Amino acid sequence: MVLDVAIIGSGFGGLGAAIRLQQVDVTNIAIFERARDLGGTWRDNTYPGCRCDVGSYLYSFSFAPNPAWTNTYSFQPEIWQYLRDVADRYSISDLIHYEHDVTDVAFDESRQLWRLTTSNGEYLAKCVVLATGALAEPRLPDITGIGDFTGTLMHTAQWDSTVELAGQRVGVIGTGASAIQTVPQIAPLVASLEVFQRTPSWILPHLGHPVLDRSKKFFATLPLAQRAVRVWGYWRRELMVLGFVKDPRRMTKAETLSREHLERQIKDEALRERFTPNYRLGCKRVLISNDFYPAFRRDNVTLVTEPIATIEKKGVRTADGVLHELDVLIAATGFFVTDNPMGDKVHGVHGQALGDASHGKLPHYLGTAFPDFPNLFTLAGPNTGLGHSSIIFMLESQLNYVTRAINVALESDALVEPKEDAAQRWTNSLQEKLPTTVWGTGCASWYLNEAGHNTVIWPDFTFKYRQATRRFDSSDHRVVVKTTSSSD
Ligand code: N01
Repeated sequence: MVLDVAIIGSGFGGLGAAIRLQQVDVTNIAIFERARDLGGTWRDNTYPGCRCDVGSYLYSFSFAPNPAWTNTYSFQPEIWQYLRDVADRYSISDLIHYEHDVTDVAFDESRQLWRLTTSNGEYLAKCVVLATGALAEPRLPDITGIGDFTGTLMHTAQWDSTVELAGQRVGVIGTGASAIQTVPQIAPLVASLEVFQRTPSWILPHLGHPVLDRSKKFFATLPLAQRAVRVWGYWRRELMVLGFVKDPRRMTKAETLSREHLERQIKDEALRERFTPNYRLGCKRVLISNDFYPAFRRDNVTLVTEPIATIEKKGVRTADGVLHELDVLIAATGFFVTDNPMGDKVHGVHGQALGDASHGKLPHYLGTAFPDFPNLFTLAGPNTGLGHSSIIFMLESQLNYVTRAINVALESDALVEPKEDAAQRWTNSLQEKLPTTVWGTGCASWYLNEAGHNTVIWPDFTFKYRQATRRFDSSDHRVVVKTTSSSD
C-alpha cells in the first residue's frame, strides 16, 4: 500500500505532524521510529537533572495544554510522559512503526513517489515529513585516543543508568546545557568530579519553581488562565529578539546580571575569572542554573581549563602533561546539528543530498521545503531553531504550512515543491540578516556550519515566522499533476 504521508520520527515534530494531518482528514499516515518508544530527544536524554530551559506552559503544544505540570520548568521524565499522553489522547500510538530505522529516502522517478528504506522493510509514500530533530545524533568529541579509554565512556544523550557513579573518579567534558544540569546532580555521589571546560558559558539565574496544587486545579478549571500565562511567557521571550537580532549591544544588561550571579555564587576570584566568558551573551546558547557554580564549592569537584591533549587508557591528559585518572568519562559534548547524518540519507530528484541545505549548497523555503524535493518537508529544518523561545512554536508554524502543502499535493495527486527563485530569495534574506545578529559577533557554536554560516537559528521575531507560514503561497510553488497513478 502507498502511504499518503510517511513521517519520520516520533518526537514533538512527528507527533505534532500526525495530529495536525489527521485534523485535516489525512489519515493514511505512518510514523517510522527507530527506537522502541516515542519521544525523540525527550526519550533519549535521561541524564540526571535533564530539564527544559523554556517554561512548561510555553514548551508544550498549544492545542494540548497540560494543567498538571509540577514545575514551571519541566524535568525530562514529565515532558516524555506528556508526549506519551498526547499520543494516546490523539490516538497516534497505533500509527507508529517502532524499530524502523530509516536508512534511505529517495525519490522514485518512475512512480513519482518517495521510497523509504528502513531496517524493517521498504515503504512507498506520496509525501514525507522528516521530523528527525536537530538534537538527535550525539556527538562524541573528536579527541585523539578517545577509543583507548578503558573506563566507562558515555554521552549525556546515551546515559546508562546501570553505570555505578558512587565512589568513582568521574570526568565531564563540556560546560554546555547538558553539563550544567548534570554536574550538580552527580557531584554529591562521586568520589571526585573533574569538569573539563573549553569555553565558559553565560549562565543566568534559574527562575523555575514547583507549581502549587491549587494553581494546577485553577488551570484545570480555567484553561484560559493557563493560556494567559503561556501568552505572557511568549511575549516576554520575544522581547529578547531586540538584543539577539536587532542590536546585540543590548545584551550588556543580561551580561551584568550573569556576572552578578557568578559573583554571588563563586567567591574565589581566580575561579570566577575562569568561568567568565569573553564573547557576547547569546552568541552561544544562554544557560540558566542556580546549582552549577555552587557545585564547584565542593571539595570533590574541580574545574579543569587546561585544554585536553589526548584521552588515554587511564584518563584524560591535558596540555600541561597532567594525566587526570578517571573511572568514568562523560561526554556532555552536544550533537551533530549542521552535519546531522540524516541529511545524507535523503536524496532529491537529481540525487542531491538534503544535508546540503545546512551546508548552504541547497536553498530552502521556510526552512521546510526544498526545490527538487517534491512533497517532502522537514520540521526543525534550516534556520528554524531558536536561541530565545520554544521550538514547539516554530514546529506548529511549520505544520500550518506543511498541512496545507500536503493537502494541495493529495487533493490534486500532484508534486508540490518550492520554486528555485522563491527558495533562493528566502534563504538569501536570512543569510543577509544573520551577520549583524548576536550569533555573528564571533564565537564558535553549533549554530554555525563548517563555513561559519548560521544555518540553524531563525533570526527574527517568531511571530514573523508564524506569519510567513500561515498560508500556502501558490505563486512560490510548482504544482505538477502526476502523470502516473500513485495510489497502489
Ligand atoms: O551540547 P553543547 P549540550 N573538547 O553543544 C564542549 C539542547 N539542550 O548537550 O563551547 C572539549 O551546548 C563544548 O565546548 P565549546 C540545547 O539546545 C537543551 O550541552 O564548543 N570540549 C561545550 O561546552 C543545547 O544548546 C536543554 O568550546 C568540547 C559542550 O562540550 C543543546 O541541547 C538541555 C569538545 C557542548 O555543549 C546541546 O547542549 C540540554 C572537545 N572536543 C540540552 N567538544 C534544555 O533545557 C565539545 N565540547 C531544553
